[in-house]
Order: sequence, then structure tokens, then C-alpha cells
Amino acid sequence: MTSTLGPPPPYYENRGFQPEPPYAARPAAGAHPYPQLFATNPPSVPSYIPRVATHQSSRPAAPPPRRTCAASLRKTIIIILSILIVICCAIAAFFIWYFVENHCLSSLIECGSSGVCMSPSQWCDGVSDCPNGEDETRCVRLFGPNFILEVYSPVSKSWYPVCHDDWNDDYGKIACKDMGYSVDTYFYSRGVPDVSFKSYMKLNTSAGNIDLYKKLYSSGSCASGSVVSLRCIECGLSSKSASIMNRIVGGSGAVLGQWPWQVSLHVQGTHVCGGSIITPHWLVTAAHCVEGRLSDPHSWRVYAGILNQDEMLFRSGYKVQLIISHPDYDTDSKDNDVALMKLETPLSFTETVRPVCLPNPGMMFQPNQQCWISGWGAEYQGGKTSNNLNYVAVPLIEHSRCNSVYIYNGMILPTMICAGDLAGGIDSCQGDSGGPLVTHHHSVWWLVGDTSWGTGCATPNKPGVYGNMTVFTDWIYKNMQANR
Ligand code: 4AZ
Repeated sequence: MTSTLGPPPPYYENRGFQPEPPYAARPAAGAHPYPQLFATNPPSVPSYIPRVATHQSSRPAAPPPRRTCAASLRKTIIIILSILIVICCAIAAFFIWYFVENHCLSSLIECGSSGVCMSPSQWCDGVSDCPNGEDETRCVRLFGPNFILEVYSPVSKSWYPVCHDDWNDDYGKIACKDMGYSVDTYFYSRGVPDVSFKSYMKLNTSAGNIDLYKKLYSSGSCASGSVVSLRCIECGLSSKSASIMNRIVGGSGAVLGQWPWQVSLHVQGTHVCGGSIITPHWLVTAAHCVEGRLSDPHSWRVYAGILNQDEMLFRSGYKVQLIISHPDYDTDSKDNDVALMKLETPLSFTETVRPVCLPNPGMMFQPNQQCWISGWGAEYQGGKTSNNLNYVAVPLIEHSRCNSVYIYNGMILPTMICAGDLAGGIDSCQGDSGGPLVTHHHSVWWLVGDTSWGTGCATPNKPGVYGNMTVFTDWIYKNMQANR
């Protein structure tokens, strides 16, 4: 039972503010509050003297716990504000560092250290866009099947091989970096005898410790008669010979290590497309594989060095950090059907996981050059994807022939290449898209194309159509370089 008429409230005399630790432990109930010394005579403490009220107070005094509450609230606010200030300072410091160290946002290349940024498409296009023309003075490429290093001269607007005299691996690594490779994959620089060239780029060794490209000058002679053959990565090796090879549609089951560059690209645990390894971080696939909502890197998982799809279900795969679709890809015509995927963590190369070589400009593939396709695509038109990796040999088909009225009637653009048997029976099919079309040449496997489209699968006079990789090599190098 409660009553409104109770004993008068105690009156506290204010003897000044007495600070106390806010979280001082209270003595346990029943425990003596003082040490033994004062067991019988407790010390006098600064006390609030209770007085008996002579009248009922209408204004109750503010209870002290409120003050403690306000103080601790203030303290909490100060702590939170301090933490926020520290976080803001850290973010600001990060941005200052980012713009000092990396002037250019991703996908742009910096002109030297000027802070001016250029699109990869403006690099080595024959037009000087950078303040000091760096976009035209650091232009290197590998030419032909022997990987001959060539440097572009903006003065004479042509490419020159580099004379091997005084060349070393340090220069080789610089040139590889300028093509977007990491120095970690550097393979070798070798002198290749070649007297067919009339002009060379030579090193001026007395030029001191300056930029490689400033040391190079054009010359009509090269004492050693050898030019630099540069390999930025050990690519195009397969541990299984091509001779054992003879489904895809009409193909055979692959063995482990036969197509070590082949990857399976999964979305929500299902194989969607194929791809080809070109460096530990980069894969080539088709732009049509990564269209729309599939352009989100988080949608994808990459599986390498595995033959069967059911084995992939028990593994986690590699995460994708970045997807770059060719900016001129056209959904309707499939023009420029190529894309790059950058992995979050690099692949470790083994017998069963290895890169394929990108084709160099100046590589001539024969009109009927024997090539191979591989993938987990359907084994017949309208079928489901295959559990095991299949492959089949397909000859290239000349551009003009593939564009003829009875085949693809002008739909084959310069960015495309046809391969297959016009009699039908062998072909790539749904699920093989993005995967490799390769050839063996000069003891190396080259990526000739990426599986793109076709009318049906293995239909007579409707061969498979592939992205023409030779056309994309330059775009690939520039984008790897801009997104290192
Ligand atoms: C596809 O949809 C696909 N016969 C791939 C290749 C071919 C047709 C379709 C060529 O992935």
C-alpha cells in the first residue's frame, strides 16, 4: 500500500561540489565500509546534515545523480566527436596521399609525373596529347612470332626494332611494365640475329641514369646484328602435346594440363562462360558474357586448373576485382566482343594453370590455320553445359569467304574471325562463349580469338565466330597498364 503522506524529504546542505569517480565501486551490502583501523571509530566524513523540515517543501531539490548523468553524457559526446574527427582526418589524409601518389583515377594513364591523365585510347595513337608528349614517347610493342621489341618514334611516325647492343634485363623489365605486365612475371630478353631491318633504336649508354626512352636514338646500324626478343611472361606452354588431341560439339574430353589457360566463369554456382588466362591477374573473356547486371565483378567466381564442373562446386574459386568491357562493343552486331577480368588475388601458375600468349601484331595466321577451341559448352544445339572440359580442332576460315552470301553475308566485321567446318558437325556452342580459340605456332600456343557467336551450333555453312584477338592486343596492354 502506498500513501502520498509520507515522512518529509531529507534536506541536503550544499557544501560545494565534491568530485568523485563516476564508477567507484560500492561496498558490498553488509560489508564494513571502512578499513579495520576505524572499525570502532569511523572517521568523520564531509556530511550532508539532514534537517527535519518544518514545513512541506514544494520545490524538491535536484537530486545529485542528474549532475553525474549530464557529466558522463558530455564525456561520451566528447569521445564520439574525437573519434569522428580522427576518422575524418584519416580519410582526408588518405585522399591527399592518393592524389599525390596516384594522380590519375583508375582506367587513366598519367603523363610521366605531370599529374595530367589520359585515356588509354590516346596512348600511342600518333597524336601527342600529354604536355611533354609522353603518350607518344613510351610506346613499345612486341612484333611477330619471335616477340621482337619495337619502339615507336613520334618523329618518323614508325616502329623500330631495338638493337641488342648494351641491352639488359633491367631495360627489359621497364619495357614489360610499360605494356602492363608485372616485373614478377618477367621471362627474358634475348638477342635474335636479324639483318632484314634497315633502321634500329639503339641505346646511348653514355646518357647517364635517365629514362630508358630518352636513351634510345634511331640508327642505321646495329653492331651485333641482333635485335631484342622480349618475353614478359612465360606463356603458351601446354604439358600435353597437340598430337594426342583429336566434344564442345563433335569434340573430345580434355585431360588436365592440356588447355591450362582455360577458366570456367561462374555466377551463383553455375558455369556461364569461358575465359583465358593471360597473366596471374588478368583473364580475357567475351564482352557479351559481362553485359548488364553481369558487369558487376562481385557476381563472378573464376575456376582454373579444374576439368569437371562438379569438382568446382566444392571449391570457392577466385574473386573478380574489375571487369573492363571493350568500349566499342556492340550488343547487336557483336563488334568488339572482348572484355578483361582482373582477379582480386593472383593465380599461382602450375602444370595445370598457365597463361596463353596474346598474339603480336605482325603475326600471320594461314587462311586454313589449324586452331583448337575448348570449353564446357553444350554438346549439341539447345543442350545443357557439359560437366567435363571438351575441345575440338577447327580450321580458320578466310574473312572474305565467311562473309560470302551463303555463309554470314557481310556480318563478319574486322574484329571477328571465323573457324570451323563448313560441312558442320564441329563447333563451339552455348556456354563456350568467352573461351579460347588457340593455335600452335613457333612452339608456342597463341590466343587467336575468344568464342563470340554463330547461327546455331555445328550447322553447315554457319561456322563459329570469334573475337579477332590480334585486333585487341593493343587495347588489352593499355588497359592492363592503366589498371595495375
Ligand atoms: C553461345 O551462345 C554460342 N556456334 C557460342 C558459340 C556459338 C553459338 C552460340 C557458335 O555461347
